[in-house]
Amino acid sequence: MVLRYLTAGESHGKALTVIVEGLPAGMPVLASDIESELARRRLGYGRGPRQKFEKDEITLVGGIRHGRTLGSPVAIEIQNSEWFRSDKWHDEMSPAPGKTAKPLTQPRPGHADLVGMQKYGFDDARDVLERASARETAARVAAGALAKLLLSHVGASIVSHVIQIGDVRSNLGSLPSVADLEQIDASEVRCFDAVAEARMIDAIKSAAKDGDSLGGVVEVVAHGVPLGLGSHVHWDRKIDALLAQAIMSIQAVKAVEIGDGMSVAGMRGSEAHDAIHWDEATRAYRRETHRSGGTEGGITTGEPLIVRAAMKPLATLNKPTMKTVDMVTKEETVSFKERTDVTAVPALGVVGETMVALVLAVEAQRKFGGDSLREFIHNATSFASTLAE
Ligand code: EPS
Repeated sequence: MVLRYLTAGESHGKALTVIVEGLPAGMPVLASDIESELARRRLGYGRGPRQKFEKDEITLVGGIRHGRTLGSPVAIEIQNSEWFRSDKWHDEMSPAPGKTAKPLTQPRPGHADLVGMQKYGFDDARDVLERASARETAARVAAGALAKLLLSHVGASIVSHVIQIGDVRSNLGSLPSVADLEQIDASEVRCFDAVAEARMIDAIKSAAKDGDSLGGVVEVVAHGVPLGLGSHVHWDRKIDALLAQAIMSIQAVKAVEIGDGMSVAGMRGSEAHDAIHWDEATRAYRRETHRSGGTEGGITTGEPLIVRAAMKPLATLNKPTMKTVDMVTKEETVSFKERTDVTAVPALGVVGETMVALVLAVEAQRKFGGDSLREFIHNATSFASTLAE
C-alpha cells in the first residue's frame, strides 16, 4: 500500500476535506503537526484580506487514535473561517437547490473561468472558480504534513525559500538547510537574502498600488532523501517526472525545474554534470556539486533534491484592466472583481514542499513497504546497510 489522497471542498464553502490513505500504522501524529504547517502556508507579505482572518481550524475525523495512525484512511476537515464568522456565503454556496442572483459572466483572462464554464456547461464562473481557487492547497498541506512526518522517520526533511518575486531575484549561493527554516519563515516573503527581501517587498507594494499582481519562483530542497526512490525503467516511474507533475498541479504554476535544468542546457557536457567520488568516512559515493538536483536516471541519488517552481502572476487583479468579453452580451469589457492576493509566491514554497513530500513519501513506501511504521523504518535501514556493504 502506498499513500494516496483526495481533497474536496470549495474556497467559500463550509470546509475543505482531505482523505489520506495508505499511511503505515503506528506513526505518531499530533494535531499541532498539521496546524503548524497550515500556519506556515498562511504566511507572506502580499496576501489578501482573507489570510487575516483565516484560521484553518482542523478536525481529525478518522484514522488517528491515541496520537498515532491506525493504518486506516486519515480524514482531516479544515474549516473555512469565513463561513463561521458571517453568513455572507451561506446562500451563495448552499448545497440546497437554488440559483445565484449574481452570475459572474466576465471571465478573468488567465484563470480557469472561461474554459471551465465551456467544458462543464456552466453559466456562472463561480461554479468553476470556487474549486480552481488556491484555497484547495490548504487541504494538500494537511496531507503533506503527514507525508513529512513519515519521511522524517527515514531521515528526510524539506525546506523551501523564495528566490524571485516579480523581477527581483535573490542572490543566495548555497542551499538552505533545515536549520535555516526558522529564519526563512520569519522573513515576510520567505526569502533568505535580506537585500532581495527588501526589494521584493517594494515590488509587491508597487504592484499593490497599481491594483496589479506578481508571480515568482520558489526553490524546494529535500535533505536526507533515501537513495533509490523512483526508477530508470519506465517513464511513469522516473522521480523527476513524478515531481514535475506534482509541482505543475499547483494552481498558477507554469514551469518546473529539477536542479540546474534550464542553465545546464547551455553548457558543455564536460561542465554540466556532478563528478562522483568515494567518501571513505561515510562509505558512500558523493557528488560535490548539485547540478542534477539530486536525481540521475529518474532515481534519487541521496544528494539534496532540488526542485524549483515558477508561478505566473495571479490572474485575479484588484484593478482588472485586461480585456475580456461579457458572455451574455458578447461585448468587450474587463473581468468581474474578486477579492485577491497581490502575490501568493511565499505560500507557494510551503505548497511546493508539500507536493515534494507527497511524491517522496509515496516512492519511499513503494521502495520500503511496511504496514507499520516500524516495518517501514526497518526495511529502509536494511537497504541503507546493504549499500554501505
Ligand atoms: C484565491 C483568492 C483569495 C485567496 C485564496 C485564493 O481568496 P478570497 O477570494 O476568499 O479572498 O485568499 O487563498 C486562500 C483562501 C488560502 O487559504 O490560500 C484564489 O482565487 O485562488
